[in-house]
Amino acid sequence: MSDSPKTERTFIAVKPDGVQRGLVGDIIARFEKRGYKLVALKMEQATEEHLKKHYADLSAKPFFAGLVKFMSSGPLVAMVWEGLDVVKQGRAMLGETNPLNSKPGSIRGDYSIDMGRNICHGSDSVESAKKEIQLWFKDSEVSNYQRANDCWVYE
Ligand code: IDP
Ligand code: MG
Repeated sequence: MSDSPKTERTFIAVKPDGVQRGLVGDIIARFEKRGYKLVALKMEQATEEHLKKHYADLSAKPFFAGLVKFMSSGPLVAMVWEGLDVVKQGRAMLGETNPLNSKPGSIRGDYSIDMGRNICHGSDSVESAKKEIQLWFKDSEVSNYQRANDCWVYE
């Protein structure tokens, strides 16, 4: 993979509540329609141990134990999306952490009410995206491919 800005990558997950509520297709479609490129995807029921690593920065928070338990309570869909500014745009497409502050039109703003059931995860910086992609995917699970319509997405 080159270091071109168009190959920035982010880790996006449909959390167990999003899977249960049948929102996987919608969330994938939003990223596809925006023009981003899907380079990795799998369904997985993650262990508490794995999620403690994923959310290590939040380990001192009072909601940490509940968060890890909820996130391991059912299968989630883990993805890597690629494209220009995908980390920042991905966060904008998700909405705010608290659905109350999420604008209609965003994923959380359209489909969620409660902070602890806010449907989706997205990396908050290019650095954390790199760490999260490494944590969730082996190199061999991430595809490098040319997309035929790139010239219709990028100038
Ligand atoms: P983010 O998912 O928008 O990046 P983080 O602060 O990284 O938000 O928190 C991770 C997840 O932990 C949130 O998506 C949310 O589900 C949950 N969470 C964050 N703050 C709270 C809280 O104050 N109460 C309950 N759950 C929370
Ligand atoms: Mg976060």
